[in-house]
Amino acid sequence: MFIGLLGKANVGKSTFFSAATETTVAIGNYPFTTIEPNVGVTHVKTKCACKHFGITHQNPSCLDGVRLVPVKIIDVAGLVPGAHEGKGLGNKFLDDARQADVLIHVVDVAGTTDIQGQPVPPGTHNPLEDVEFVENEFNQWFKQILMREWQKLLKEILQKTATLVEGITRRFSGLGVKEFEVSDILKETGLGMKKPTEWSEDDITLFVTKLRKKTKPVLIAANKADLCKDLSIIDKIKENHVVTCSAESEFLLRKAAKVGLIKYISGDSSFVISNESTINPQQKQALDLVKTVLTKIHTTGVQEAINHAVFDVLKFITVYPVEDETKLSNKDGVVLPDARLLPVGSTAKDLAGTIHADLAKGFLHAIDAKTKQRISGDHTLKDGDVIKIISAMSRG
Ligand SMILES: Nc1nc2c(ncn2[C@@H]2O[C@H](COP(=O)(O)OP(=O)(O)OP(=O)(O)O)[C@@H](O)[C@H]2O)c(=O)[nH]1
Ligand SMILES: [Mg+2]
Repeated sequence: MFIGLLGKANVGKSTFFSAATETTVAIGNYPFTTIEPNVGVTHVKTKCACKHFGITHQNPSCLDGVRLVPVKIIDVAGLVPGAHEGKGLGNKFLDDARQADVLIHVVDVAGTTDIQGQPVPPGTHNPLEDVEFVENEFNQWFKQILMREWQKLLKEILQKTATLVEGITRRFSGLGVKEFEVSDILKETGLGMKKPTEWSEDDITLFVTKLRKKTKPVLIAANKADLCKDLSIIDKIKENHVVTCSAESEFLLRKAAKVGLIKYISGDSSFVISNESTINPQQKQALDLVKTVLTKIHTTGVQEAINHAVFDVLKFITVYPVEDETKLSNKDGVVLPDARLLPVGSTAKDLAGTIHADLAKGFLHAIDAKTKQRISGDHTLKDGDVIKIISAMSRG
């Protein structure tokens, strides 16, 4: 599970990354601050399975029944129009983000940066243009991958050394694209019925656009909302998944919480100052400003965007593997030690495979700790399941 940050140069990707991972990376009000990618760990928040059993347990990943599940996140170089032809840093960002399962497209909705990412007065640039060009660059990148070897692919099909599905999937294997996904798009577009030698330019564009949307779905983080004079611009973004954000506010709140100035849990709509007397006037002013932002946009949106990307866009579920289904623990007695994110539709055997290949290889059956029932390898798991795997082979 990998989240990638995508967007025009200078929109706040690294600020979002810093806030989400609580790490310090280069942030600057000019394009191409980031060149080499930053990789870190953030968390999704979900209801811990301890709630179902009505138990309390000592686990730093469980805060009063709210479970933090780690997710990798990558912050990459920004884009400018024409990146697919080498403008700016070209497609470097895409090469770095290829492992991402889902992308958070950070957009400067306050319009404080022009199309090249140069600072401009707030409201002077139309963010809708950015949404369009970034998506277009992303699609163009997919198209180039296919076009690079199109003639070779046609030859393979003619010589029957590969089918259309195999040939296309191979070109996109570095991006984790699966045969069934290629197959689905061929069916959906009707292009599976058309000879590839007869595909027009438009057919190819349609195919790659659909494949990109399916295999690298995007959520829009409408960032710099704190500077946005008219938030109704966000409603004009024609995407299914949009979250209003102020990465800078989240960055500040997490920093203040870390040093004990405030009590704040990421995703909250308010914070409490721990001790008014220890706060200096600058800190007070900054926190007052954030308070105003929270009144305007409710939460900073960073945690919401991460959760939404994983649970709503990708539709992942959380499953808890245990070694003792009555004590709900591992063999050292740690209760609900592990939480795993799996795609919806994953089976008990899939879960075994995420723990160790040998566990899946020797899979006998599993036990659902909630019902205490025995389940088979092809049993589909549900969100919040607590599962013990019984395997003929131990972990390695
Ligand atoms: N007001 C406000 N400023 C923000 C927000 N997020 C980022 N910024 C500012 O925007 C500028 C760019 O931030 P970065 O995080 O470096 O942007 P980036 O997208 O990583 O930029 P590149 O790496 O150059 O592509 C900095 O001055 C940030 O302080 C936000 O939510 N609100
Ligand atoms: Mg950056």
